[in-house]
Amino acid sequence: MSGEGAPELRLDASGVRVAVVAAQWHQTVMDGLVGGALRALKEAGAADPQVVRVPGSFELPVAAARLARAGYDAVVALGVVIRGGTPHFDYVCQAATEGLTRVSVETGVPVGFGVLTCDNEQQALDRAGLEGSQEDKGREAAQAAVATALTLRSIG
Ligand code: DLZ
Repeated sequence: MSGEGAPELRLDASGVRVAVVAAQWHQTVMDGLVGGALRALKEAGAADPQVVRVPGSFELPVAAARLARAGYDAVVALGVVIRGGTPHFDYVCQAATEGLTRVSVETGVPVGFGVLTCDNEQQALDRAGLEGSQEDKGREAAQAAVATALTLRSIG
């Protein structure tokens, strides 16, 4: 599974303003990702993260950009794209990945990348942080965003 080697991050996110932007395709998986991210943020002590929804993963970058420019210290972007019989999969994955990378580099606000790109729904469920899942990618994305915000703060 892809999470082998992931760091165990212990974070103090008090005073870190965090926003979560989440797509809506594949609702069960998305419920898991959003739940995992919010649990991780609560554990770390991030006060009241704002959660906003967009229709699909293609729309994540524009909303993440708005949140980054609105004064949040970290943004967590969550979505799931499942390969179908159309080229849509490749276009949506590429747009989300490149778009979110650009948002973080151009705004200086870290964006946690919690977009699952899977061949089928079972692979997504395995990573969704639900009961029975083997991994919790929403949690990992939230921790990565906060950890990077803290690192940037320490750099000054
Ligand atoms: C069109 C589309 C397809 C085929 N599959 C997904 C998906 O698996 N996951 C996802 O988040 N969004 C999907 N979308 C929707 C696009 O992200 C986008 O919302 C539409 O193309 C409208 O801009």
